[in-house]
Amino acid sequence: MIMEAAHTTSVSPIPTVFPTPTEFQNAGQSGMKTLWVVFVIMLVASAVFAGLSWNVPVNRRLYHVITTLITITAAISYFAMATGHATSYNCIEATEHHKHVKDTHHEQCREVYWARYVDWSLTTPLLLLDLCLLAGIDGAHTLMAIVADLIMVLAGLFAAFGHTHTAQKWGWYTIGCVAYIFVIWHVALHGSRMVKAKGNNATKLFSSLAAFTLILWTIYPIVWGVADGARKASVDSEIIAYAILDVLAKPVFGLWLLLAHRKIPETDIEVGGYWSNGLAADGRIRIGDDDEGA
Ligand code: RET
Repeated sequence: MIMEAAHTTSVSPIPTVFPTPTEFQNAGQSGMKTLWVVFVIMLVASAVFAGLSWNVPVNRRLYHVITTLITITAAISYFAMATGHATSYNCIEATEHHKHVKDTHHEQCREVYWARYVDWSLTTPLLLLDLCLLAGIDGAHTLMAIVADLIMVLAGLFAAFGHTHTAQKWGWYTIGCVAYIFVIWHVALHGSRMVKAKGNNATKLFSSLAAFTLILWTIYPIVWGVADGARKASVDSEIIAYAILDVLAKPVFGLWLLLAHRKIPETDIEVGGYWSNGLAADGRIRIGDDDEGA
């Protein structure tokens, strides 16, 4: 008996604080399925837009070319994400607050789909270009809008890989939001003044497309703030939210633009020279282009 008691007292006290294992925030089944579905939607949209340009002479295909490039780029980006390729972990120290004991910390690693930012840095300037051409915005404002847009997307990428919650993450996010305000100013505000010169129908189309774009684009930083920023939404919810926004911002926007602008001749853009004839065009005649372009 004495021996037993001596044995029990020699057991070292059980530690009160256990080291918390790393928490991983990954995509699940529904997220992966959504990525494949959007890949197919983008592919079909690209085929439809390319098909719509079939009967349009090359010198009037600018909107078609831009819009098709947008969905092709998105399809490639969704393929990369669906195959689990274009993602990296961003690990930060997360803090849990407790009522009666001290705060505890643990490592939290979240999947960041960096392909989105590659996609956005190519496609959002093209979407803006569509709107700038529609409104007839000058080159200077168009360039400023595109550069501000690139700063917005890159700031979002740097924020997504920020290690501290405050300075890096939210600092870059703020820079991105300021850049976004410049985009709105150059495209929506300046554009709505410029488009008036093209008449009522063009103004109506631009106003509706610009309002649609403004509402959709403003939801992106909100989703980012809740998902990548505060990490309050799961990776699956993030994928589904961006998927809905992307389908509206690219295929739906593109279809609306291509079908509506056909009925409004004031929105037509004719580009001759190198764009439609190439550099060595002498003696090469595209049957039909001249008649249709006249
Ligand atoms: C970020 C974070 C930094 C601040 C802001 C953002 C805005 C992103 C936007 C993205 C739009 C994407 C579109 C994709 C189309 O498929 C980068 C999330 C303001 C507006 C239209």
